[in-house]
Amino acid sequence: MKDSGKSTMSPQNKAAAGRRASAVKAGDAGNAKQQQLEGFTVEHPTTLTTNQGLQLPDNHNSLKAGVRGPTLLEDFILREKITHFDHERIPERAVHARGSAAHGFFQVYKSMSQFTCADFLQDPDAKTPVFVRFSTVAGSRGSADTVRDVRGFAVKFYTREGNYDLVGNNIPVFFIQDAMKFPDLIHAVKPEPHHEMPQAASAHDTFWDFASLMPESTHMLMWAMSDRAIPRSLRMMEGFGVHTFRFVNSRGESHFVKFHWKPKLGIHGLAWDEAQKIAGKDPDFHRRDLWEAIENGDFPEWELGVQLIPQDKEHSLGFDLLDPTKLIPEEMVPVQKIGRLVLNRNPDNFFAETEQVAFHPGHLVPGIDFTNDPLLQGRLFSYTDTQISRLGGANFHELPINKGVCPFHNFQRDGMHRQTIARGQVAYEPNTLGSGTEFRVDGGSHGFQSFPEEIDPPKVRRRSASFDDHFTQARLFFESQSAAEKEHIVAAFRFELSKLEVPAIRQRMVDNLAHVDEKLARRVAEPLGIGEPDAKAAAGRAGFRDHRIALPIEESPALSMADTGDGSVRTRRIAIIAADGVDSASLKPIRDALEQAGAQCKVVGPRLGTIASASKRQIDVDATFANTPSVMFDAVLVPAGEDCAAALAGIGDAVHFVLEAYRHCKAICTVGEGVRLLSTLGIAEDTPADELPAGLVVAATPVTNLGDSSGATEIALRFVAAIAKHRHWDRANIDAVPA
Ligand code: HDD
Repeated sequence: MKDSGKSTMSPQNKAAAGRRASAVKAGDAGNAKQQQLEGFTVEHPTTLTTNQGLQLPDNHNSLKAGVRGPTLLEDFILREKITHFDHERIPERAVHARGSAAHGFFQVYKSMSQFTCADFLQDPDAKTPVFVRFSTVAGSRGSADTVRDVRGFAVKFYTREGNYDLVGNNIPVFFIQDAMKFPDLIHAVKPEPHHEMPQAASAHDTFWDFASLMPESTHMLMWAMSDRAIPRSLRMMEGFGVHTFRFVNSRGESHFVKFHWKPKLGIHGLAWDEAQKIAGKDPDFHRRDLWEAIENGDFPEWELGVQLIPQDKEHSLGFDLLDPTKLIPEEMVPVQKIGRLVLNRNPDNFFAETEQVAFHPGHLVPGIDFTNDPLLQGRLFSYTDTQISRLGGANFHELPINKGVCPFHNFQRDGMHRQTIARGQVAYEPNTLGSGTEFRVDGGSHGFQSFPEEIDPPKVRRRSASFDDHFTQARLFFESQSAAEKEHIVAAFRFELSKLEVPAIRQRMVDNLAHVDEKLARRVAEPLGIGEPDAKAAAGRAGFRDHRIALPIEESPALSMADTGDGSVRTRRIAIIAADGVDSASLKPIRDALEQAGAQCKVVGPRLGTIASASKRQIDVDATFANTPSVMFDAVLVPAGEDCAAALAGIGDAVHFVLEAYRHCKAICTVGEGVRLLSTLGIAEDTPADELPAGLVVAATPVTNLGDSSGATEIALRFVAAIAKHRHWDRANIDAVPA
């Protein structure tokens, strides 16, 4: 048939094609995984059929005995449609149910052959396809993104030697030391079993009951109460392999390795009040942010870092490498950046890809191996087991998203939903009837080699005494935070513990905290209606251990989120709040400069459509105060214009918008009369610059002068610098702001 020249692609298929094209533009044309997935992808033709291919006569009406009569059982078309619908759901993940994912690639900077023979870490010209899924831990699939929780950071590398999964979190330590306690931990944090409340929150009695009885959780609790647990964006958080793994080179030499993902955009958090409000205003906040960044071509990027410890230095750190409640301070063993991860393509189908992807810390490649960390050892069992129940059988590796890009072959056969059609008479080994199967019984020197660690101890059901120090690193973390970060940790503990109905649990927890820092514990306890923290009471409890070890450092600046990032404002969202009468001449050059710097400006007004500027120009409004509140933005610009300022000052939502942004410590810039929106804070056009709170830019210049680009550029530069700092957490007295 001759091509009519008209595209028959539906808009959604065009969008997907556009996404693939943009990944190609990003230098990812040869992505083997993408090419493989293409073979499974379907476009939607206009004709509807049954699953057997029978063209449908009508997709609106069932087959009835007369137009007003009962539906006939013989209506196989209706039955097929309803039956399929009835079985659309699969069990959500037992943990990490809520997640968002993207495709991309990993590229090593230089060969790591000195340390590992892993093929994907050898050639700086090779790009290894990846699929990365981020998640929260406690909430259900439909829970809000911005809850206080650990975030999962799971990376599947589709390497030429098989799939390698690095299944980590955005926090480098864990709550427990032994997998035996995992079901207890999760049962404690999940909604309480009698009434299934609260959803996606640790602020309830069972979690803190458990945590307060498990002092080994203290270090991770410090992280979970910090702003790490309420990230601004999935693109702005670190990732960690958590456990100590092992690199092995081609000579069989081993190094212990800790994995880090360092985000190019820095590590940034939300304000707690903001996070809670976003959970209602846009529960998909992180998912949307990731999706939109990739659609816009702002591909998120991380660097892979490793800390390497030679095999014979295993016991040199003072704490046990096998203990997953410990990190290795970067000041003791520096992080070497060895490659980059770029996410450049959104999935085509959430269920087929993000939901069906199956990670497993036991998906290894030659050159990477485990250690005896007892938490990791337990994980090695759990992940395959859970996929069998979640994905309905043992063949989940055949699902397109889970399929390796290298050939695989063995004699595992059959099972639910088997797709591969294996030819031939033989499904066993050794054999002589099959063709080409190597007969091998010697354990072989090929393929994956487990590191031949020598082990000959008695069986014991006990924990090593080298795991007994639960407080030194919790203290190190706290001491390494900025003043504002410390305040946030105190506030988070207070919030969580205040939600408990049983005061004895609050008391037990602050008694434990006294072993981290007396002052911290006292401050947490203050508003909780309980007694003074009592370190001795904690120490007297059964199972409590506090065997401190000396660390060579007292602070580790790398543990703080303060001042991280590349100083750019790329992808930051700026609200320009405006009404009729706005001064467009002074607004335009500032807006242009912000957009030039990579920020995304949206005009928020009292109604959709357009507003008229003072000079009668029409300005498009992107959002309203009602549908897009200040918590959706990183910064606010209030332009000049007498009538505009008067109108905004009379709209409660507009005043609240600015005050709330102020309270959440965001950068705010007012131009000319726009400063009136800050009048309740005592800030006016003539407030001297050195008396302005941090992060505020008040352009008092006569508005007419701003028309000249140098005045506007100067203001824009100051505003950009304020936005680049992310938040001005040390802004004084924000609790007094009525927002
Ligand atoms: Fe786990 C999922 C990370 C300990 C058992 N885990 C899961 C996911 C991440 C982690 C990121 C989601 C993967 C995805 O996106 O599909 N888990 C961790 C980290 C841990 C950890 C960093 C400690 C350092 N996990 C852990 C233990 C056990 C499990 C100790 C059990 C003994 N985890 C599971 C699981 C999940 C899971 C039940 C649920 C869904 C899945 O595996 O595929 O098997």
